[in-house]
Amino acid sequence: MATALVTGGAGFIGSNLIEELVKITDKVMVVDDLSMGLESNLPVSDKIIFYEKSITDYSFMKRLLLDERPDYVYLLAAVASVADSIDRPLETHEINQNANLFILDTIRVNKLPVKKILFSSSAAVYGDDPTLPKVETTMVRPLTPYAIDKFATERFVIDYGNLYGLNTVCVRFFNVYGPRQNPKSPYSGVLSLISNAIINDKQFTLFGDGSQTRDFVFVGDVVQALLLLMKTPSASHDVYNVATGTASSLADIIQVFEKLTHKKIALKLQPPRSGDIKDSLADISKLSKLGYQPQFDVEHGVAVYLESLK
Ligand code: UD2
Repeated sequence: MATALVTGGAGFIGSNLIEELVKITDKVMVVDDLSMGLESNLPVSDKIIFYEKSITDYSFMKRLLLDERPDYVYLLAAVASVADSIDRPLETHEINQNANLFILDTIRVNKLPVKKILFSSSAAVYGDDPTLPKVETTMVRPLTPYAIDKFATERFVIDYGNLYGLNTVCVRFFNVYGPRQNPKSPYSGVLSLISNAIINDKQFTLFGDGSQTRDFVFVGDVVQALLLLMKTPSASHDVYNVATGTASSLADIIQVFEKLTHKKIALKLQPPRSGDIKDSLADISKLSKLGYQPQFDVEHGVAVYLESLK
């Protein structure tokens, strides 16, 4: 069996990935500074070694890579919020781009025998271009520090593959939701905010009229995609949308929550949030050709998410 390094592993997506990785690897090294994640998100397993460190601690990262020589590297650590990136562009750049570049370069310079590196990017790279669905070849229009760093780092990751022979792959996550998405964070995705409101009988602030649409993907399907891309040899030096290929409006989602909880959500109506895109939808045919099949429609995914919050 193999070993894996997951940066950002104590976060929402990372911890869901690690739940599966402990079943198929000997050792999972987790680097997380707990700025967003929680150590308690990690499953209990003696295969996990947790380091409470930032990926910007270069001497630590270098020593870890050289000492541990992981087989698989998942680069999930990030300033994960667009709004946060607008408040802190330089720090975002240091974390979202420079620290990842340092990891790539440490692997290159020291000729480490890493079998594959996966970098997590975002649908944010498509920006406000209205063309739908988004295909990986759709023009990118990164409009925020978050999106600019995600796109530039994708290019570094892919070109480290092309130029230096590292085996690399990138993913563009759409609107991911599910267990351990932290509803307390103001930067959290809308589904966790709705969950929080409905469970605690609080108001939910709806920006706009609810007709905006998103491609909401359950975290279990995201994990399926990450594992598939890591083990598929042809998925190399390339980028893949990770989504469901189906859009839901917020009005639809609110109905799903109300049906599942037998409660009515108290809505506070606000004008559309500035900078929001109206609609988002992924074309997932590239990933589907590798065998990816999302298992959770929103009704199923929201039910599992609500169950996890009990
Ligand atoms: C998501 C990502 C963002 C970026 C972007 C790319 C999250 C949290 N954000 O932003 O990082 O990748 O996609 O396009 O995953 N809304 C409300 N009330 C609220 C919060 C949100 O009505 O309290 C609306 C919001 O105005 C928007 C929709 O819900 O129309 C989705 O908002 P979001 O923040 O969950 O995600 P999005 O797609 O704007």
